[in-house]
Amino acid sequence: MFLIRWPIGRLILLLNFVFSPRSPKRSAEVQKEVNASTAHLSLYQLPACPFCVKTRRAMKRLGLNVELRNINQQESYREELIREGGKRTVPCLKITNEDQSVTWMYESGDIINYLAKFSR
Ligand SMILES: N[C@@H](CCC(=O)N[C@@H](CS)C(=O)NCC(=O)O)C(=O)O
Repeated sequence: MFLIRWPIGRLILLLNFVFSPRSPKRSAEVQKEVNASTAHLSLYQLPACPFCVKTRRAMKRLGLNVELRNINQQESYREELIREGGKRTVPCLKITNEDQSVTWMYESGDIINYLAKFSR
């Protein structure tokens, strides 16, 4: 399985790099405000997972700088995702709400729809 998944993963990363979407042009001041509005978000993900690539591409297209948490690189992220989110599936968006409660959003389509409202 690894022998099939590894080259497909590299190909996905290469295509993503070559056909990288453009970010909107904003002034430094507006970008700072956009960054502040997404500071409560973290994306639990893997570099070559196609659904994660799709989500990261949408983030780039929207010009959003959301913290990326690689669940294979850091064991504590993987454990936190499973323990608190309920499953290991990525991408998953961790949303820390104003009252400090946490929402774990799992579907890439839902994540992208949710993130779109932070772009301006
Ligand atoms: N429908 C989901 C699919 C996500 C998905 O299948 N992710 C894979 C990696 S590409 C995964 O995490 N599989 C391991 C698991 O579900 O435990 C989405 O659109 O986000």
